Amino acid sequence: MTPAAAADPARHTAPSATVKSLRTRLRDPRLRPVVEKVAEGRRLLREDGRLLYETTDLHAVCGLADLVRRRLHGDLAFYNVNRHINYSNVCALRCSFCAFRRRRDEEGAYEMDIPRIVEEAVRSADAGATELHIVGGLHPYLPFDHYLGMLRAIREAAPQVHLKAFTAVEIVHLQRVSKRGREGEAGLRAVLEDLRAAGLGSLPGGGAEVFDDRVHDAAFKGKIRAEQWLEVHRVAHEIGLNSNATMLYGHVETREDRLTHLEVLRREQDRTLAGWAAAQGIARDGDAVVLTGPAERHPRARLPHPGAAGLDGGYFQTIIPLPFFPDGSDLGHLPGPSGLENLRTLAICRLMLDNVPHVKSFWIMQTLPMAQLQLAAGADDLDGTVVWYDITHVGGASTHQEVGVDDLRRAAREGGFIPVERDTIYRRVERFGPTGRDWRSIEPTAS
Ligand code: V47
Repeated sequence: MTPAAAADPARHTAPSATVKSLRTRLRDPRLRPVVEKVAEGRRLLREDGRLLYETTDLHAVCGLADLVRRRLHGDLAFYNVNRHINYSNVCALRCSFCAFRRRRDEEGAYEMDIPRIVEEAVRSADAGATELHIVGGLHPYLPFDHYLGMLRAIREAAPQVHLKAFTAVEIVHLQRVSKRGREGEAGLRAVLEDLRAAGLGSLPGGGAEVFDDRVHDAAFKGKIRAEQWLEVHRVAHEIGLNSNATMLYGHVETREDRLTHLEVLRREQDRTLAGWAAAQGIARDGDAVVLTGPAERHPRARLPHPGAAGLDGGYFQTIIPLPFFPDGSDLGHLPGPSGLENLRTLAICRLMLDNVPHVKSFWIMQTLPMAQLQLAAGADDLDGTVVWYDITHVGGASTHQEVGVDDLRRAAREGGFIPVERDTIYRRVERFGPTGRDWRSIEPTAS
């Protein structure tokens, strides 16, 4: 074993033993070919996804997802120290699934001004946060310069903190308010470049919802459609920003729609990773880039740009399945997904999205006990300490929703995992100094 392998606990798993035990414990024989495909690192097809949804052998589904997650990340469970800032809930859209949005004159509407946001950023940095996750509604009046000023002010006051900000629909809104709406892709690129110059470090995965026109029109008419969401992320990747992707499920969509959503993301990531995979010597099956690990064989931090020397490229780092919470939304009559559906859907995300390195169980929406369970069903990331979260209030939670690092680490350890603090682009974080508030990111050695 090389010294690097010895130092990396992710290397110490034995997938062949896992495959054997999966084979012998299968209760649904229809899953046999799926087990073989997963064991061989081959891509699953739509009908495999259907079967994973239909089968009553949920243990097998979770076991298969666990195999894939261990092949990529071994026993590691990632978390980060972050803060979410929802700068305003004023939104021009009326998405029926959303309980967060308000009209400007409506009770409960708020806007945080820049000094207030900076104050929160400094408080977060002082508490050791490595990331600010900044999103809000589509504010009808704020000019583009306001957003640039916000990023610059935070950057100046808290220079080390990574700014993961603005979902794709906010970026399209910013393109419009910057008067570059008619410039098409060039305008979009210019907006993203301006935001990056002001301090933007990556894009969060929000607003993807479910890529289907019927669902779009029923639950979030007015929001951008799949093609536009994907275009924003593609251009962000081209200029070197990493991003994430979400899937909001358990409302008016079908399981079939979810599989479509995952296939669309998978196709886009195949395209994004093609140059990198060729340079890495990763064999492709047609256009498919299947990531089977170990850590050296999945993209980490940023990609070397396939075309231009010295430039970075971005990619989808993480899929985040978000269970729908009906409370307070116009779809309040719907039941929302069950615990088993949450477990199964996350496992299926891991299995179908074979080219996205990470699967996040966002504890705020999944709850921490469910997130802990999901670490053994495909998830490798718990998101972070969060503190303030205003988009959903699961089980009547207040906006103050915080867990400590100790809680996240304990949740991982209790499941037999090794907790690892990461930064936004999945570099390991090393803490130092007397209080543990000082930190540095460790660049991966090979990619
Ligand atoms: O885009 C809104 C969803 C998203 C509801 O990128 C709802 O690391 C459930 O995108 N029930 C925002 N979900 C959250 C998000 C996210 C979270 C954590 C990490 C990352 C990341 C991204 O929340 C929205 C929308 O899809 N949402 N309302 C609801 N009632």
